[in-house]
Amino acid sequence: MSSEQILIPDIGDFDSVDVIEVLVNVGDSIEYDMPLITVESDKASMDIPAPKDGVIKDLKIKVGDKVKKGSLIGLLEVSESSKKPKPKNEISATDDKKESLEKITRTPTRPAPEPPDKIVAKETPIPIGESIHTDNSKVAHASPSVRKFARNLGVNLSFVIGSGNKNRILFEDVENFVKGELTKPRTENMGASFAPIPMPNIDFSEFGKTETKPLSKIKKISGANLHRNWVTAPHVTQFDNADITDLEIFRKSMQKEAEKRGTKLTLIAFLMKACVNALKAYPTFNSSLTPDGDNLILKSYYNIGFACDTPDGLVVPVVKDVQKKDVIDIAKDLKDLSEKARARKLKMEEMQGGCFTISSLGGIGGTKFTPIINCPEVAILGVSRASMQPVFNKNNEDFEARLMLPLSLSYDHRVIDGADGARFTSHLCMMLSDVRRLLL
Ligand code: CAO
Repeated sequence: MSSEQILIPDIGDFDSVDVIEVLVNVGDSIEYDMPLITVESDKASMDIPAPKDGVIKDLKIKVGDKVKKGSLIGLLEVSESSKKPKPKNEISATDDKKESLEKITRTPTRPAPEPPDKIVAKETPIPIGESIHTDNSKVAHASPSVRKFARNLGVNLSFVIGSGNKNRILFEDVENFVKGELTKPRTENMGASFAPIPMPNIDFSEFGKTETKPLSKIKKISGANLHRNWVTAPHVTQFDNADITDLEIFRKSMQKEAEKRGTKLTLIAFLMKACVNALKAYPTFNSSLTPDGDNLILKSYYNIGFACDTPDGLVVPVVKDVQKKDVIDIAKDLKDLSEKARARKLKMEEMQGGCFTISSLGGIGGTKFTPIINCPEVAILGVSRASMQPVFNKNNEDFEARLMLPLSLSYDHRVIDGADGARFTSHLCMMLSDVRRLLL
């Protein structure tokens, strides 16, 4: 190991140029040819590359400094094995043959822009839940002219994927990035512009004993989806209470029949029926926004998903063609799908094709909650624990003890207005309170 000075090489006929970017930090391991700093004259800018592999031990310059040939950039700790031969036409602190700043910063020939569909396909999406501003330590590999081009367009190069040699970012990568951003669906743009600031990295063991457990795969996937849905769809939650006194009497009376058909008749089976009825009455609830946000796709099929709590996390199996099934058939599907979900045997197609989702926490407890929409669906029904409540009778003269089921309907306010949200829950309440209507 030895320490070597990193000096500004011959940069042509310039007495001094400005340091506009410092691309490395003390302690960084760098590779030969990696850009260390960017300097700029009034005519052009250029990267000063690393002369060798090594570790930055000290930095002697900062943004705004004026430098010239021979100025000290910093100290590099170099191992014997890191000494690499360099191509003759490369600029470095130790090169004999130098190119001037003007020569290096030439206008590149740009290939013709790709068609938009190709550009979108090439994009690498920013992972959900990961702030696009977090990776400041990553140094984008790009020539000075590309950097300048990106700066002029306001593009942060750390978001751009380079397609050049060693992932170097080329002009067309910046162009494609900009086009990709402009052609992204409106919903995605909204999500990106509301990307949260990075979470603080706290060492909790400073405050007490801790244990680190990895998140399950299901939790990671569902977490990413929930986060996207939460930030892209403006949620409103409408609350209501359905009188299910008669429904519960009927459900219990049907239990023997259900047992004969090998299942247990649960409340959710009735809720699914009621939801299909409400979806037919209010078709906007059975729709999805097109990715560009300009059109609604209305569906004429009725597949209802249900949130299922499993030891590995939340999954949403889908009961298909609910409109064609009676409540016992639906209960059977619910049982089969929940068992499969908990045994991790659900097939992909059993979680696809949903139009609307029910999330029931009624078996556990609680009075209300605000479920997150399972986008691109536009609404979800949360169901809490039913309880006996004193309810005024029709003449408002007396109370009656009624079994009331709390409903929480979250809907996407881009698609559904508040009035329709209230109409939908009122319709559900009407259906659930009169079992005859439900079974029609
Ligand atoms: N009010 C009162 N009691 C209720 C009820 C309600 N709303 N819903 C269910 N119950 C009762 C059931 O009748 C059953 O009682 P019995 O055993 O006496 O018959 C008991 O609670 C257990 O029901 P269950 O919840 O296990 O079964 P289910 O068919 O009602 O629900 C399922 C199935 C898959 C939805 C449920 O097991 C589950 O996973 N729930 C969690 C969903 C979840 O995590 N949602 C949150 C997602 S985040 O938005």
